[in-house]
Amino acid sequence: MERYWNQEIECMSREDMKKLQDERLAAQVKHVYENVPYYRDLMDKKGVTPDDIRSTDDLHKLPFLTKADLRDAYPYGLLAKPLSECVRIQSTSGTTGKRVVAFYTQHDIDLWEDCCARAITAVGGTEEDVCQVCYGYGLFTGGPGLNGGSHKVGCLTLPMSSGNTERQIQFMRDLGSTILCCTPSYAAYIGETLHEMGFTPDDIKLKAGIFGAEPWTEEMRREIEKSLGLKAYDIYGLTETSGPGVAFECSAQNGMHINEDHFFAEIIDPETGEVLPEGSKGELVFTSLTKEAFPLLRYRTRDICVLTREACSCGRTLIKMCKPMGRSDDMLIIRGVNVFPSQIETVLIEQGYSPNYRIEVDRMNNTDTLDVFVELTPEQFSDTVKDLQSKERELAGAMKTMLGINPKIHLVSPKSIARSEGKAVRVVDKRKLH
Ligand code: DLL
Repeated sequence: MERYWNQEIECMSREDMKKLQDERLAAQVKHVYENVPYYRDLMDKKGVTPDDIRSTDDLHKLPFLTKADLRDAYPYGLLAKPLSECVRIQSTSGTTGKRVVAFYTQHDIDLWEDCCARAITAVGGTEEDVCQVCYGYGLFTGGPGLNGGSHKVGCLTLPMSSGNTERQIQFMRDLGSTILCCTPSYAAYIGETLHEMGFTPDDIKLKAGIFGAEPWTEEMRREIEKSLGLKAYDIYGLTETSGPGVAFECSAQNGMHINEDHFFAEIIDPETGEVLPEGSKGELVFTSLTKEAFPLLRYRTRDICVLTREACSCGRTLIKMCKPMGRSDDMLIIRGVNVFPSQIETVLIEQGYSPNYRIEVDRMNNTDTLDVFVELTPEQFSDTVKDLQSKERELAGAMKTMLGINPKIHLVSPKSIARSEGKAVRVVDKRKLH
């Protein structure tokens, strides 16, 4: 039987949800206009006042916010509450430029943890569960968010953070963890380590995994489900809107329900900014309807996605987003062709390779080059050189069919590609270094 954390909201009729969103939006725009001079200036420049925004149908009149605005306004420029009412900051994991710092009142923390509680409940979590949280703790939102959600649900919470993988497995076995929360790349690594330690999924009790913070494919989902013996669910979020729990997957395992009572989603054309109809592919934009301290209106995420309102077998009526198809700024343009790393991952796993790979893009003699390094399993590695060469050719052919361009494939020895304990870095674009 499907479990809900807040059935009234999660299964609310479309009309009631729209009414709730309209009321919340009007109040939020007023709150921001009155308390955030940075955004008030943007609205004034566009000639929009809070009175013009009476419902979500008026949202398109408001200006966008981008990461560049967040950098300009760093650190306090988008704060909408006095610092004395803020109790926490979290920050992005970004390594370049200024970090994004997000502020929370206690109310904001409560709502955020509530969203994570909905995600944990949707995968079947109850107070009977043991929830092992191996997202990073600290400034990154992954650990604190799911930790808070797990407490709310009443699970026994293991605040492991990432790393020390053998110890993770030891705790998992000793305490009988039933839910695992971490990045999908770390889940794959934990699965690999479990088998290397001589265990099988029968030696652990995991039933569900809540994996997000980075793009991952359906093929990767099947790999992880097999190696850890669990059902793998997606979770989405970003620091700017709170953290994990903006959207979460349910028993249908087919896209994520957006907590749209808190986050209003739009899809826009990334070039023109025009709002696109439901079902179109474009850039995801979020408006925070309830946040007090750091309420971003029309924040452009750069994530490419599709929204749908088709009825879901779980009974939730919350709008769904598909797996993000990469970020518009992650997309590689190689010899003029748009390539998403997820397409490469799909081909690799379909062809029976491991999800351990590295993509290198460079430019030689004014031509872009694409090199894909793919790690072999010990069994695959024992093949003859001739076999390996023919495998490389076969894989290059499959990639050509998917991408439309020819990559150079390098099959490399087991364990030669670094594993990730957090967000995996799989693409090296050397063109940017020249
Ligand atoms: O990654 C928050 C999070 C923590 C989400 C734990 C899920 C689980 P940031 O570090 O600010 O926050 O990165 C946000 O990560 O704009 C997406 O590009 C990407 N991302 C997050 N979840 C997913 C997902 C956290 N499920 C950025 N699939 C977002 C694909 C994701 N990409």
